[in-house]
Amino acid sequence: MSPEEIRRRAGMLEEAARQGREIERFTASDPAFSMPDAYLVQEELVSHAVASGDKRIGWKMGLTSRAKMQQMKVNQPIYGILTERQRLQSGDELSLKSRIHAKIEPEVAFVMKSDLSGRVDLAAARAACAGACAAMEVIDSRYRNFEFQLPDVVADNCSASAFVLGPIAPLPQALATAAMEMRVDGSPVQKGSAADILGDPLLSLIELSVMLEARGLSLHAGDVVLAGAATAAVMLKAGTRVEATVAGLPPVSLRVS
Ligand code: OOG
Ligand code: MG
Repeated sequence: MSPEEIRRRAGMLEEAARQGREIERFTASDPAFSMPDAYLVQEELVSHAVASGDKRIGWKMGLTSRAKMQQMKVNQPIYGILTERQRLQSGDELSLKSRIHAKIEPEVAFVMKSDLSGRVDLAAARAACAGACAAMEVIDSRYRNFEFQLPDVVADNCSASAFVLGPIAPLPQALATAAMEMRVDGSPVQKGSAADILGDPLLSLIELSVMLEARGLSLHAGDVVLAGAATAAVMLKAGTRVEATVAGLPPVSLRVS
């Protein structure tokens, strides 16, 4: 795909996000749109944000749970890029203004203590983390009806819209099987386990490291990594308060306006 076409597609996604308007998925008119091209569009999209003053701060894994794969009807983990403007503080207000059809999902996040590259074992992955936290991700696909194929969603930075991290704490010994729950106004709406994230959120971190290496990239000290949702995502409603818990870690919350 030509550099002009990569730029054109990134521009369409950027404009859709800015106007809060959905667009047709690329694979509808171009079935040949490939994963390598999609990651180039993603890079281009984020480089536009950086040129306008945003900053890259880490990575997000997507479609790491069976629940998410079934919900989105796609079947392979993918990654996207986290930036400073996507980040909210726990307890903050999330505005739905200018979002299209935002959903929220419970996640586990890591903050890297050291660089990480390629396939490593669980002990090395754990040792490379400064800490972990309960997190929630707000996803808002720029495509009509939140429907896409893998290259579409990769180009759209994996539907990234916003994320919130709870307080960072040492990794619990039993993180791999930690119970997870998301509540809206105090009522549970999703229940799962960290094991729903590729069997162990640290395995998701390793998978990210492997996928990045394949593209000549790696994880760096200080990077934030969202390991992926443990459950299906839930539609956001203004006026509610959403909270997520991961056993062994402090909770995280958002108010929706
Ligand atoms: C794609 C992003 C998936 C996750 O945690 O699985 C994702 C989507 O569902 O729109 O962020
Ligand atoms: Mg996610």
